[in-house]
Amino acid sequence: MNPLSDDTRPAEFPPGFLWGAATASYQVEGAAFEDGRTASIWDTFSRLPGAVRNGDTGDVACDHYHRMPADVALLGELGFASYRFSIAWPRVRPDGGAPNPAGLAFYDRLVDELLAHDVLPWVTLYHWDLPQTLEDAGGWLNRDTVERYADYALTVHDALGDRVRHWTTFNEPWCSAFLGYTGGQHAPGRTEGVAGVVAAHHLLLAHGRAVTEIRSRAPEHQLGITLNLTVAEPYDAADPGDVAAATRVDQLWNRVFLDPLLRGKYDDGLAAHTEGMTWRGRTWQEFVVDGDLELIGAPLDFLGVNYYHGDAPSTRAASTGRDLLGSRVAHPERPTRSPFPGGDDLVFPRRGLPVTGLDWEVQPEGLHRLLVELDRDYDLPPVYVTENGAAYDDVLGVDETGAACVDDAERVAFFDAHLRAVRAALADGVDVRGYFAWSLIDNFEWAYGYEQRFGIVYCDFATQRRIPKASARYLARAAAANRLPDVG
Ligand code: PNW
Repeated sequence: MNPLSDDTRPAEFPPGFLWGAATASYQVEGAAFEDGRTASIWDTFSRLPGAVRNGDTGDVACDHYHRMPADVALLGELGFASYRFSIAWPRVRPDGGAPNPAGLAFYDRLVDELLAHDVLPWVTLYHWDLPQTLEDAGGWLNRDTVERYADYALTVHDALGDRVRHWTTFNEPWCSAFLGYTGGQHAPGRTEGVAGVVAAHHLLLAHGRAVTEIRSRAPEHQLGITLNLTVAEPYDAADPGDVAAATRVDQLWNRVFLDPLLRGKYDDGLAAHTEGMTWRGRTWQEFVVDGDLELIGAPLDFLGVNYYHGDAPSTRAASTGRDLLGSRVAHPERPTRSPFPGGDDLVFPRRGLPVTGLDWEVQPEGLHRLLVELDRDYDLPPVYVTENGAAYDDVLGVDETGAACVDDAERVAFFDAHLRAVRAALADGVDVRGYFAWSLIDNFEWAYGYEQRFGIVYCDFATQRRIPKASARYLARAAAANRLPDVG
């Protein structure tokens, strides 16, 4: 039986289940060079020919930096209990150097505004905007960046820790490490093979350093990390090559982070799948120093899980023609590589499932399975779904009263199906504590620029007008009732 259509389960979510919406600094703030902010790797990368669709940048984005009070008021009106946002490192410590009071003041105001609207601030310390100066010194391949990050994290904690209790060290370090240093699809756009694992180790170490420092200062605070995880199902379960491909993807996507974080060690399978690979003459293991894994394995108060799509790896290119990111990275001017070290043979054939605007397969049952398998395989802290959402081609319309509206029925159906998956995982005993929609508002969708809209609120980028979509109303009803609303 498909557990998602099993309507005998209660429609209610557990008492206290946290409903929220999420954004990230570079994607929404704009004001890229105001009040002392310096360049991040995304300011640089977005200016490289062919790196981002249409040459878009985050220079203006949703102009949230200037429109923050109205945006927070909208969150409050929609009735979300929490807002997940990230801090721009180059605003707070420009060039990775001394603290910048003007940059910190923005987040100080944001937190006060949220609390005034009864919205819980959920802070992500790093959502990909590394100061360019630190990248120039080696970025996440330079162990010294770990110390710079720990200093930065404490600067933010000192400034906001009297009002913020929930801290996420990193958002999706997989993207930073493997899209950034192996595949080249994301900033800094490097294609250096197993360097992705070296970057992953340093990101994990920075996480461990920050958790340990913040924990010693504020033992009552909730500390965690957000990973983008996948359920890698072999394209053809009867094909040994596809089964092996799925195992490899699981190692180089999920377990490279899960095992050190939750078991305090790297799995032998990771070594097996990176055997013989070196970066600048060294294996990734040579970057792991005694004591690192103790820091990385420090206890977590929560694990954030971002889930978007199902994936069915294969190595039979003839059946497919697509890489992991589908059509999204086909920039002729900027050749990219597989984000999986040694993975240029890996393909992700589509299985005939519906797809979103990014050509990502819609597979809500994958979220249920992912949560259940995590719970089965690891000693799991409480879980929050920190991102889930979909890009669709939204059409701006006019309702009966003449007001602008967006009837994003496909996105409503997407949220509804994935919330049913969360409910199924809860019924199976997984301790899921909350759900954040990605995203509060249409924004700068990384390599896709402004072409792809993930918002539950429409952003008219020409006028900066905000128009809540039907999906925002749907989620507002869910949040208000703490249960699945009727659709349609
Ligand atoms: C996440 N992939 O990015 C990020 O956390 C958000 O900032 C982003 O807007 C959202 O998902 C939608 O893309 C991802 O290649 C980027 O699998 C790429 C991948 C996954 C997540």
